[in-house]
Amino acid sequence: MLGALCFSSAPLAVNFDVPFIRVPMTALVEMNLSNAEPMQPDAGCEVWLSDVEPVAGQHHAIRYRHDGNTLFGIIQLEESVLETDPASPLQQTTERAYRQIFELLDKLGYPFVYRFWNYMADINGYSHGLERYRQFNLGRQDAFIASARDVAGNVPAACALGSADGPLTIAFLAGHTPPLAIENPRQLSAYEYPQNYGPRSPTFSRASLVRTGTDDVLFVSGTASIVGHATVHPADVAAQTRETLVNIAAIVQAANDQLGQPSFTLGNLFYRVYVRQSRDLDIIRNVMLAQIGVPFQAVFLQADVCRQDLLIEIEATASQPVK
Ligand code: 3EB
Repeated sequence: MLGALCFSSAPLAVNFDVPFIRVPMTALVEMNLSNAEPMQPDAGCEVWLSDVEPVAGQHHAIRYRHDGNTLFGIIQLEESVLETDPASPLQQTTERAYRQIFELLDKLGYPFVYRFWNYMADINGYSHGLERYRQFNLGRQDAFIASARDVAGNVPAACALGSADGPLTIAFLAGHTPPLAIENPRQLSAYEYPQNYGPRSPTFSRASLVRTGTDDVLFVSGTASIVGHATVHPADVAAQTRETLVNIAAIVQAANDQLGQPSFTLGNLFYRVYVRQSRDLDIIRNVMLAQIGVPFQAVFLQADVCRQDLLIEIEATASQPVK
């Protein structure tokens, strides 16, 4: 095992020495019709495996494992400040975390990040004159620049979500294969968002496509009801879900165009659905069933999304063997 991301509202008793994070989010499950009680939400984990025994290590606050091809790492930092730095605690902590990550990847020689997962408390909260997600974007972009990484074009896939509490939590997957950064023709690239969404644009691509030689792996970033740069269908969760799936379909199309074959479909992705209001679960599930058209694989979590008017964000991952 390279590592894991686990989503659970309760602490986990883990007795294995693997880099893993617990993201404090509640899994949303179907009502058990026989007794009308919600089933006990289990912790759901995304587990990354290797064919060979990985090597474990620690770099500052990062715990990681790597196998010569792929590195999975995690970092969790309580928000804290250096008194000499006027930036907010979240901004400083984000920059610190990302600098450590890039330092590790430079040191071990894993130059390409395939995917970042970002989780923070109170993502829509406001302090230091700025929404906390925008503070995060400042710290992230400063670290990319300080580490001589591109902040536009060739940037990794990512998601950024709010949890009820907990430290800044980041997981990442990196490797030796240069990924293809995929954009969505229906959306302005996030790294080109105008200033009214914050002083610094978010640093992520709409998807990354990793061609290992034996497999094509697609990481679809967190995707929302955004067309151009604007939120569409505020307060309408069904319409936001439909628009989000149209966006994911466009990203899948762009990835297939790169591959020159229709490898990926809405039906062969693994979805993680972040739902702002748990009462919307059934509406979302029904829209997904109608639009994907075949039984689909999805995990639903209660989370805050990084714009107040967004009710849903969906990310997806899939791997297809090369034919
Ligand atoms: C969006 O399209 C929705 O800041 O890393 C999605 C995926 C979103 C990743 C990030 C933010 C991020 O802008 C929000």
